[in-house]
Amino acid sequence: MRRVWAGWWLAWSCGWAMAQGVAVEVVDGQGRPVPGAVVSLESPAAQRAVQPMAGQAIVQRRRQFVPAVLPVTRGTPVTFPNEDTVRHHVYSFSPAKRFELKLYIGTPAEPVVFDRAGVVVLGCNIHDDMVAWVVVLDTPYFAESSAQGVASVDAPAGDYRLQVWHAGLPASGVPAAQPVRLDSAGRARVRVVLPELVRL
Ligand SMILES: [Cu+2]
Repeated sequence: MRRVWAGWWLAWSCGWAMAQGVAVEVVDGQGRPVPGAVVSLESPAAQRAVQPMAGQAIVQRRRQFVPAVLPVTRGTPVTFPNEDTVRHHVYSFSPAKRFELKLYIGTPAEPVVFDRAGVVVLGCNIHDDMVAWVVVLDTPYFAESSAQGVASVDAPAGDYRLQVWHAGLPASGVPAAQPVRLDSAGRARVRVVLPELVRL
């Protein structure tokens, strides 16, 4: 994590756009855009603003989890509908949420509530190549990076810890972090380099 930190650099531009928050450009060690990174702004105030999200689901379709990465706020219930005709057996051994949904077809009656912040790795007992990540966040201020590697996070002015997680980072589950200050003048712009990213 320390080495990841050392690879980061910041470019600030106040008043860069109208909206308040931060635009984060995530790139790998070669400067290529990194899609699918979860960028979040953490603070005590952000923690207090957390509300569970509604309507969250990870579908099993053609023996894959869709989406493979689902960022949610702490306390969010997630359903796991199986659209395949084969049965799946969804489980996680991650400390933030251990659970299993034994062999099933259709949608289990009860959603799984992700009540602790952290990265929850999901697998299927039947299909070893099925993998997904529920990224449980202690903040309502987050976004996923686009195909261009850009995540735009809106948040009130204040001091935050900017956290970036990606499934391809080593020891996934330990997000890289750095301090960031948002003022009310506009949107800050930050470039984050992840030199240790492994392309999945
Ligand atoms: Cu399966």
